[in-house]
Amino acid sequence: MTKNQALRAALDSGRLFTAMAAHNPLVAKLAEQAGFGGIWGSGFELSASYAVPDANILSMSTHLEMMRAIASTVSIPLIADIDTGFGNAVNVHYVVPQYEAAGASAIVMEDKTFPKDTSLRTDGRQELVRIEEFQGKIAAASAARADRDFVVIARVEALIAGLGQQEAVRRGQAYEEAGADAILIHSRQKTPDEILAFVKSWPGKVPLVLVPTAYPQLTEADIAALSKVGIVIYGNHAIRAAVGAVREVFARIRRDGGIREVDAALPSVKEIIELQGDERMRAVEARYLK
Ligand code: SPV
Ligand code: MG
Repeated sequence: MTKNQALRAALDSGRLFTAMAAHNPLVAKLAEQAGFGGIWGSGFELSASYAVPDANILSMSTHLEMMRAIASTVSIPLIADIDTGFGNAVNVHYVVPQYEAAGASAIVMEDKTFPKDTSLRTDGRQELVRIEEFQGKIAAASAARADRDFVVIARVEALIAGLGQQEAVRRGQAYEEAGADAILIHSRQKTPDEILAFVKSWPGKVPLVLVPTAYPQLTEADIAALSKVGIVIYGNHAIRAAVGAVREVFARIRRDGGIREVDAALPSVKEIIELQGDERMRAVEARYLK
């Protein structure tokens, strides 16, 4: 089974698929080892790893090359975050085959204007494109894929933009009609009420995708019980974990005046060498180095 087929089968199964954010292949490998179903190729995480805002500051090629590196490292499906599709429907028609060729099994495209602003920022610029325009972008994405199992996910930002439930449902339905395989509905409310109300009133046939960053109280068991959600995406837990751990270790080394105390608390160099794929290189060496 290909990665695309695996993701498609997971969506069809009705069971909840979990995707963890990654901003590089090492983190993606850790997510795979931890047992997540797939990788979320997060624009927020990659932007943060370059220390720039998640607002289309990074180029498409920077994101695309990272997706290629991640996809070539893990054997679980990669869901690529292509923000607004890097332009209009014409751009999308050219962009999607590149992500497919890079090894992604899905794209998520959001209905905001280009350049976007990150959804979770308080008072961010959250302007949406016309529904018809975004339908054209979804149709372009679906038509441009080579493999029918490649998944096109349309992301509704109406709740993020403060436009209300009715507009969010209207957009979700319009995007399903345009050919989206799933609808990502995003909210930055600190409780799940807004999302739960949307899920309850969702009349569509395609599954929903949730990113519960702002309302972490909602567990996988809670989400699975809703029965309309196909994928849960953990949007930024790799970069936040990294920032917390790195900060703590750096502070400790400054405090201790050296690395002696902190050393035992860190993963060993041997572990890192293993994560680098040392075993494979040793096998290649043994076979071919003459
Ligand atoms: C991302 O991780 O890049 C996302 C999710 O798009 S969010 O940051 O919540 O918008
Ligand atoms: Mg994003």
